[in-house]
Amino acid sequence: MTTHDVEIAIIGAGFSGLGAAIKLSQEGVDDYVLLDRGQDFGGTWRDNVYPGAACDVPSHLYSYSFALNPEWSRSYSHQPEIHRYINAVADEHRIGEHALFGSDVRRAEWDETAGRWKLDYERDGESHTLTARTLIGGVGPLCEPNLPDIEGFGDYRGKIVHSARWDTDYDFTGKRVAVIGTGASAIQIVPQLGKVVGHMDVYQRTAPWIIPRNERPYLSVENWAFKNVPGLQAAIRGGIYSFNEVVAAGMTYAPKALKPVEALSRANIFRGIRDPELRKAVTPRFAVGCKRILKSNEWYPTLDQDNVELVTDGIDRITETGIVTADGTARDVDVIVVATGFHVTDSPVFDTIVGANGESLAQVWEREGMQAYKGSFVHGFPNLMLLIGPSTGLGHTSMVYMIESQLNYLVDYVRKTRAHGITRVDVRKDAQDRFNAGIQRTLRSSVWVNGGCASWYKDHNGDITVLWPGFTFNFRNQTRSFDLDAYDVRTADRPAVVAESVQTADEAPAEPIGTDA
Ligand code: N01
Repeated sequence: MTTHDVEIAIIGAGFSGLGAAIKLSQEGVDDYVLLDRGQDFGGTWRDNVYPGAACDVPSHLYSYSFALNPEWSRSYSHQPEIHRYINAVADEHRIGEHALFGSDVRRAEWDETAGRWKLDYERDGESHTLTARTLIGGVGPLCEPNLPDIEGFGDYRGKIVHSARWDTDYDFTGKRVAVIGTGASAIQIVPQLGKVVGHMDVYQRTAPWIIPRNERPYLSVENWAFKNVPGLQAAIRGGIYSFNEVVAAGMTYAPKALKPVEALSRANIFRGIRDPELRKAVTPRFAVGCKRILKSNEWYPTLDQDNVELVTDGIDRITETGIVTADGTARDVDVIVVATGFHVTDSPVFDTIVGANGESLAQVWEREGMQAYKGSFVHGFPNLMLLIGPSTGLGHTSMVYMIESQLNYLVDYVRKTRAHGITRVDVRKDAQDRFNAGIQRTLRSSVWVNGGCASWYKDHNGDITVLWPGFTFNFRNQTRSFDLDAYDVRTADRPAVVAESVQTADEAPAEPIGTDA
């Protein structure tokens, strides 16, 4: 067992944790470590290796703004290329020197006396301890697979594979396969499996809206231009970003304006499926945008294949050999693929982070709902910054944009705490409450609240606590500077300091709380 102390500990080496590490290095902070239970950078893009895994945000936008990649091979990138990109960026910034891979953080607890976070983690089968002044949580919302709560699940004797824990050695050729789920992961897996399996049953609980996917390989002349024409890539990126913001406006303020998207989806169904009954079965019964809008050209034609059956009767139970639906039909299979998503609002990670009053994030959020100030700081959890925390999720554009907004906030946190000798910050409860009331007000008119669907954007109270409503540039504006006046702060020599007294004279006044409200 080892113990060591650092200024900052980052958990997670995906887009957000790596981005934090790069920004810290650029700020001259060298005393930090990055812990990840995997063996390299990439997070969700390292773990999701199922067949067909790809991003549904165009390549030019789905990258760091400070590390544009003119060599993307396709208009939408696939998992291996994104994984390679993330590792190349890490190498370029020499972040590997700070990484402790294979480290599974079991518990992180704030020690009030020491004014530090104490982390217990396992590495190479041994227990270790680490203390840090600041803890950055970059584990991401899509890291803990959600297994379906179906009777008999544990009884099944065949193979079970979750989309995010794919067994790349398993040969699906000629097998009888069941796929549970029709979300973003399933619609990518099913067309790939459909090419090789003997027979596949696809269990659909809720039909999603799916628009065509405008994916194509880039010509070498285009890659040349991305590299050599100044500003071209940034301009394309800006164009994609702006278009997506229009969609965000529709989702938040005027769901009826999304009718053209619905028409596009209906045309996609019509084009992909010949059988009228099947067309009806795959047509969603909620407003477009209420759940993530998916993109695929292959999903509907695959469902129309002879070796594929769409099963819409609810699953009653799983037996030793297969799945039984509510109408009593039993379908035996060799393998069950569970593409059933992630623990987002109930992640087990929340149990392991314990704040100043001895309560875990899970306990606080169970009582108060999943909330943070600017998606980043939670009252009662001093010096903890969450990346992609509550109310930062998106269904329409690149999460990397939100991450980079939070990285601006992190950089200014580092600058201000250093400049003023601040050792402890805790967001004030009233500031956090006002911020979240603003979010909930903005959400009232949104498709996520009014669209008539159940989604993983909602927490156990039925509140949308995952998503950022409205324009993402509002979030960018609100995270531009670390607004000390929203925090209780302490310095090393003075246990409690009024925030205003450490506010710099040239600092802009605190930005309005909430989103656009
Ligand atoms: O998970 P999901 P996902 N019985 O939660 C069904 C990102 N992502 O892994 O809709 C039967 O969306 C569930 O049914 P229902 C992206 O942000 C991005 O697919 O709840 N079915 C649903 O169909 C995405 O949103 C990309 O009725 C059950 C499915 O399982 C997020 O990851 C690619 C069930 C779960 O869908 C998660 O996507 C992949 C049960 N007991 C993922 N439980 C791209 O960029 C659940 N389901 C392309």
